[in-house]
Amino acid sequence: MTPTATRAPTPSSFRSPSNALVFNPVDYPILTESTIAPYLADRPKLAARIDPHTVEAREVGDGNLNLVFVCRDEFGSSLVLKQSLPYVRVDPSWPLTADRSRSEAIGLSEAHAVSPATAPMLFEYDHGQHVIAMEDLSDLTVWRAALDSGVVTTGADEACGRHIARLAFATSPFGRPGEDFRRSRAEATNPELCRITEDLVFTNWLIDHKHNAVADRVAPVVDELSSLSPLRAEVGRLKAEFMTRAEALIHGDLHTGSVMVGSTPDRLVKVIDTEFCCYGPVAFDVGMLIANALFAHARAAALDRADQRRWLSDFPHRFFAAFVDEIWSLWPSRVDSAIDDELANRWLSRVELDTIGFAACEAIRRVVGFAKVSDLQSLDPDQHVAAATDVLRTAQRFLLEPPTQIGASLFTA
Ligand code: SR1
Ligand code: MG
Repeated sequence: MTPTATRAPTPSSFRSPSNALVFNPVDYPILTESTIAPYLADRPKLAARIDPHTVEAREVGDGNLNLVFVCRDEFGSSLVLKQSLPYVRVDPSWPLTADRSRSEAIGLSEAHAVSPATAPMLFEYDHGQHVIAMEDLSDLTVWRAALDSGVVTTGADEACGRHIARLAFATSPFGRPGEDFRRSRAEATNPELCRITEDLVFTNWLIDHKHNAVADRVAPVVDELSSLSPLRAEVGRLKAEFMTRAEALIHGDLHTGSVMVGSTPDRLVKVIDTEFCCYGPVAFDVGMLIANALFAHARAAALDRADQRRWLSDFPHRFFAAFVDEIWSLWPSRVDSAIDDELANRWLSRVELDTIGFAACEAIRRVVGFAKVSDLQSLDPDQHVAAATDVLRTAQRFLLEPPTQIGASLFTA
């Protein structure tokens, strides 16, 4: 055992789908604030960036899954270490592959290669202890928190649209020759995390699941929409799209908690938390972010924040227009001359349509299922009912009468 192994968490056990008791061992050292210094001292690449003798570490993880340490030395250098636990941080009885840090490393490095201004720099990936070391972003704010507080984050939506487009273009057959595309797609396989998305975004809120919980006054809306056969059929179609349309590397969990925002041009947006990345439909990333703008919009309406609400109303249009514009600006550099302009037009139309459906699934699952959002949860009860109902009715409309374009006023019928 290495000197960093000062504390081993209790192994967890769980019931498999066949009800067998499965032992989930913790077979690598879990970092603590006091083991960060010896960990860094053992890793020459990191010790060259930060002084292990004077480093101080603070665990700041507030997500569902991982440990996150901000590390600073007395000379002003800093970095972040993020370690995957072999279970869900907020529910240790839920085992989860720690290999997700490998996916996170793939997602960060692919994004940084094509969009360095909007992706943090990966310094090192430690396969043995499931740790990634990356650029410190503590001068930025989590986008969801900024939106919750009423801020208008000018330019952040467009920067995200361009980020998604660059990653999609570069990792698809538009930007990557066939053999490379197939190899990267195989290397990026991420079945366990994709399974979470398939369950949480497309399945659990439609069934009687232990993680479902809604306010009493919202429950009738959920019961009504989840009993509509055409809606269920459309969700099934979208789930199959997510599982089979492996067209480019997508972030896979691009909500406003996966984006940090700042105020200088080179640090306006940084897209983080890429552990759910996989080859999938590009519309999934676009739709997930639009759903999260919908939560912020419903919150701004409930709190009567007129300026922010106006800005959020036009978010989908600005964001999608930036995505489309970036795809067209990259299009002349496509690597396959057999792919002509007509394909770009057809591809963009399909992305636009499926975006609406994916946005709806993300919207409903965040009201009903496991991973709820502060935009809605931190409202007072009456405001919550109004905002959650607005989100659910908008999602219902998206699934049953989808607008054909992501224009202005997408959020209002
Ligand atoms: C068990 S993970 C629950 C959710 O948190 C992540 O951020 C993803 O959104 C996932 O669906
Ligand atoms: Mg995350």
